[in-house]
Amino acid sequence: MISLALLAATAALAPSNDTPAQHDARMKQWKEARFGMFIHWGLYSIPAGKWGKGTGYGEWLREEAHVPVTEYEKLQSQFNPVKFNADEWARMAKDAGMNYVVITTKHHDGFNLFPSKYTDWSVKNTPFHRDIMKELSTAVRKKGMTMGWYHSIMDWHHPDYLPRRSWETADRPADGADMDRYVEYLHNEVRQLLTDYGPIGVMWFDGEWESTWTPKYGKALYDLCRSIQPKIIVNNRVSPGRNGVEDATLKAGDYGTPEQFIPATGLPGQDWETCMTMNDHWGYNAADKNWKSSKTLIRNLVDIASKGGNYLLNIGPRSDGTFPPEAVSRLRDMGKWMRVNGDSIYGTTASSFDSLPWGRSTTKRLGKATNLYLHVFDWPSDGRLVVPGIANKPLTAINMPGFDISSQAPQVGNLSRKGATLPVSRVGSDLVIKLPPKPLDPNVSVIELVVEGAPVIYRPPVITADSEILVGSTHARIASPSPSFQVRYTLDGSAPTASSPLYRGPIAISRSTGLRAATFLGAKRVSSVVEKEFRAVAPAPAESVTGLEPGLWVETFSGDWEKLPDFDTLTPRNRELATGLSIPMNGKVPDEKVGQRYAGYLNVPQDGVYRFALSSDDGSKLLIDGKLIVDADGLHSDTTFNGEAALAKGPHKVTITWFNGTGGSALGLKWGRAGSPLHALSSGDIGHIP
Ligand code: FHN
Repeated sequence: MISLALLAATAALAPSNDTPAQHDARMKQWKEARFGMFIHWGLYSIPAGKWGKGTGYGEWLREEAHVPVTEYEKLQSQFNPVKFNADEWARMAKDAGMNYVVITTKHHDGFNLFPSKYTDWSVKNTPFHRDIMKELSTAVRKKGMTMGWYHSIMDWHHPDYLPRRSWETADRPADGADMDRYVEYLHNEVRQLLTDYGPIGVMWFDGEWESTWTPKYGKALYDLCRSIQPKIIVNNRVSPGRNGVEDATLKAGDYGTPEQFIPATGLPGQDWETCMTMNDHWGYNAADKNWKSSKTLIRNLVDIASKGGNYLLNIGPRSDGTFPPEAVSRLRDMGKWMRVNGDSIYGTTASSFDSLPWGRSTTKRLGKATNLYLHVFDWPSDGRLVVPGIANKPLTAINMPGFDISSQAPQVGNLSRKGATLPVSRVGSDLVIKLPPKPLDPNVSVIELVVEGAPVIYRPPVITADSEILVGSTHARIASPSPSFQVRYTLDGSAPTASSPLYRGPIAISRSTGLRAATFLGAKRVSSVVEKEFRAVAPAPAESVTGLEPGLWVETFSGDWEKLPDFDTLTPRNRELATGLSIPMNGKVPDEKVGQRYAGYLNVPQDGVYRFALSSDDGSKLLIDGKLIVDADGLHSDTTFNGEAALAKGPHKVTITWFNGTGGSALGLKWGRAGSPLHALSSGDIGHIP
């Protein structure tokens, strides 16, 4: 009999023990910096992407070209970047408007770009005997910027790191490898990097996704960094838990790291930084000519800042120590723009608007006023810049930093801030700015709109509900965007008017209904109309079974899957009773390459809509009465997926299927009536036919 135990999902590393105020103080300078340089440089820069017949490689060369370690090690004697000039690198970063630099001290190939005290696999044993990190950190600080280290957890060279690459187990057997001993080596190198090179602002870990790296290792590494340099900030890749590179949510460390993309609406409630290449490679690839334009890079920076994030833009230096000329020209263009418009990026917070049809915006409080920086991508042909749905009174006039409107010709360079005044008028709930006929900057024109007080934006209200399907009745709630505004609504599908009911509290809905709502200022509607459709449904009928006994039948299968198999086609290795979803099975440490199918009945206490939260590592599914309610299939870390069903009182057939590939495992199900707290599945909730 499997004991009832719901494994609390292996909590990924929580952020530090700082109080929110301490955390914010530690993040402040980095957040205000907004813009940094990423540098991927190492032995892989020597072949510059070319190996054998291939020309598309970068820093993953050894893995992608299956280069035997002895072959790859020959590159060490070729590393001699005679043109490396740290002051030149720092000058280009600073002149581009960047405020911090993060460089690969060690990438996945395990080669140390600093004179490691713990291995000969380092720059110390190359013809280039200088301490690159010492020179660069000194130059970076001399320019008033912050130094940061990228350091890979995954290591394709160290004999103790596991797992080996699948293609090299023959010539690099894992016999005797000891991951704990590797972690000690990793800690020693991080300690050296955080002890010997002065104040370091950022530890940028990477390569945390392999099954041998655990949240426990991650927490110890995070704590090590903070113990040596308490003010340092550490990215989320210090600990496992990301669901692939698209997952930038903050499950560990101090900030999220979306890679090669800009989150559509930012990552509200957490700090984050988008890292991105200028072409398609992190490490230098001579054949890669797919360079993003300077305009695209500037607009990316603006877009990211408008969502409250940082931009870490990558350079892949050449093996001689120089930056590719295409990168140099883009850095120069960005610097020109930043010299004039940097105030609209540095020290700003996210846009006060949900979206702007013509561009982006950033925000900066100025005492009792607020500076709204309007970044115009698409210059209005009618000369009217509409700032939508804002209640504030515009103060002073509109100031365009660095441009002398009288010249009508945009000037860049070392212009003083000769801002010009533009007419601004209120048109209903909008402010309209009269613009000159031509854009002021070919990349992004910036206009400063200074308004009285904190921004008050006529956002539409937000409708929430226990559920959008209803059995009997449900409740809808409507949140106003500001206490200064009222919300009016209708239930007949029409747009609310000044005579529509005022929202005063939850609305009971007992039939299929179209709820519409909008924000009002007095009698005037000042926002768009939002809507939510509610559908009355009949609950699925219960099964007419009797004599149920507590527990579920659970079959366990062996197999190596990337998604759930059809268990009907397989023979279980055993079948037993479980009083709940239970990992580890039989109290044992969960196997890997295993699957389970739980089957029985769910006891539904009363007619209603029920919500289900199924958590698993790896994939799982929940079916009720044979209908798929939650699909959590696939390879992933412990993640929760949700679903709902309208069920009549009584027993309903329930099936939960689950599998685990390798690494961590978890399985849990919470459920409850829509609008009530969910509770973990318990033995009283389930039954089986003996
Ligand atoms: O595998 C690395 C890759 O080489 C590069 O360093 C990027 C940069 O963030 N990080 C990993 C891929 O997500």
